Amino acid sequence: MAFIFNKKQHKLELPISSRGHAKLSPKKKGANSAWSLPLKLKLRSPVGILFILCGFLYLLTRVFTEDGSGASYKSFTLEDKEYYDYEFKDVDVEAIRKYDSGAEHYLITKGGVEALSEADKATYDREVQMLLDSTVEEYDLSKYEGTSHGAENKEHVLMLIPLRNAENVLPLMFKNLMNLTYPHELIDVAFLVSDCSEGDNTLGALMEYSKELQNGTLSLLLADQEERNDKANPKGSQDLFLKYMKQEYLDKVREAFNPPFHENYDKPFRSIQIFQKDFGQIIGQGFSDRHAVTVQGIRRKLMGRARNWLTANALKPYHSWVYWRDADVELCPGSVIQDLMAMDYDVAVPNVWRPLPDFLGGEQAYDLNSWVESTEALKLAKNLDEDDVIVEGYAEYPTYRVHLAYIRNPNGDPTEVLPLDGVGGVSILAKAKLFRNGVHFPAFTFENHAETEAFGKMAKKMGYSVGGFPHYTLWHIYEPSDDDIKQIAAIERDSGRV
Ligand SMILES: Nc1nc2c(ncn2[C@@H]2O[C@H](COP(=O)(O)OP(=O)(O)OP(=O)(O)O)[C@@H](O)[C@H]2O)c(=O)[nH]1
Ligand SMILES: [Mg+2]
Repeated sequence: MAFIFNKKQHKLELPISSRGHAKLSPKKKGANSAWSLPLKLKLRSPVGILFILCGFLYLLTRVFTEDGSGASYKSFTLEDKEYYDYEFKDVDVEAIRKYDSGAEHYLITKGGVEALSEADKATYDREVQMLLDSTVEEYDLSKYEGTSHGAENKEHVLMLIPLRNAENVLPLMFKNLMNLTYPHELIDVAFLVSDCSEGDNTLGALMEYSKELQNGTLSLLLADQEERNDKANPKGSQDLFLKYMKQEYLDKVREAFNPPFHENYDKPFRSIQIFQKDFGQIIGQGFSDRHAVTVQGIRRKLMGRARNWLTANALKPYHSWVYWRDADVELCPGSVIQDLMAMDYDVAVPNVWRPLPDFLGGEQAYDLNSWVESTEALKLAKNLDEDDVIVEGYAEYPTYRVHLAYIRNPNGDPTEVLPLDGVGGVSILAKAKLFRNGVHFPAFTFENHAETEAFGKMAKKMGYSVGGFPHYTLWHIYEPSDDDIKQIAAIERDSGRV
């Protein structure tokens, strides 16, 4: 056996040309000498000359007709590091570089037959694969369609959380994240922080908590923080309203956020990404500001833009599911992702209620955006402007729809499913293929709806199943309104407590 180096083109030659240019290194692509050989060959015959002439004329017309500017493509240089700095798997830059520098390698056996030893063949195959991996990522998307048993099938979930002026709910949100029992190593989390007020520290706090979470130390930090807060604010001064909440609810909260936790509570997530981008939201984030009927359409469309932007930037081919979650959820079963997957729908939402002080009824249906379409609402839509957005729960829009929220029975079967048309955004589990196929959160009026409700309608219109669990409940935080605070103060005064 002998190793020789040869310049002749050969079937055993590795698929990297050595003629002074590197396919792998774009910095050399501009100085391509591969033209020289075909030119010499072709110029020997009139057909060759004609061929070259036609090519030249074609190039000229392209340059002068494409955008009228006549500007030609400008090449630029990427440093090696930048070029390889993406998610290409298994690339050993040094191994690839040896082909860049021009070596060709042939192996001849004793009998003059070209062959590779087992070891050489393995190296050859691995390096060829590496070359492909440096420019091509291959996914069989049929493997990422999402099944009802995602955890057992090791399906990756992209968890998306929009945030605005949300610093004070972050500890609660992170505790709910850690409470999730879907394998953390299969969850990529992506936050979008937008349009926060001046002085708000959502982004800074989010970074700090995320680092601690990925370090496995967040639960310690939060416990410490709570202890310090309790000392600084003795009970009763800040959270007066808690005295008026149902004891049963408060017990559930205590149970959810105190040990024993599930065994992987502190386990880091597969990844956490934080995006910051403003969308020009000017409507206040206070309870009364964001609920005025006149602002709903504008607010919802901007949220639609924000959600679409986040999906486009965070979704990877290997994700089978996308789970949207609001930060201001207080109580949520840790198994929510598996439970929603088990519904076996393309889009699945739970019911969302909120607790209230006793004097206001103790609890209330909260998210009215999950509903079944009605003939009355369709008639109403016909009389509206094309651009009008119907919002639920306002006297201005009597839709008479069946709302998921209102058919809840606290003792009902939590696995019972109601097919829906519109969905609310507090907690949406959707198969990732919907987004790949173009379903999104309309930032314009779609069938007189916008954002999540229009998302539900669009998904259904594109042939996907949309469903909700009427008896499976997530609890939104209670934020006392100005009126509630006044009422609490009056009760306290009357009872002589203050
Ligand atoms: N990125 C981004 N996040 C937002 C914006 N507005 C609200 N959020 C976040 O989106 C989630 C839902 O916000 P909410 O203000 O509760 O809005 P909502 O759920 O539509 O309204 P409610 O039903 O009143 O709770 C929370 O996690 C907010 O922090 C925004 O303009 N941009
Ligand atoms: Mg909310």
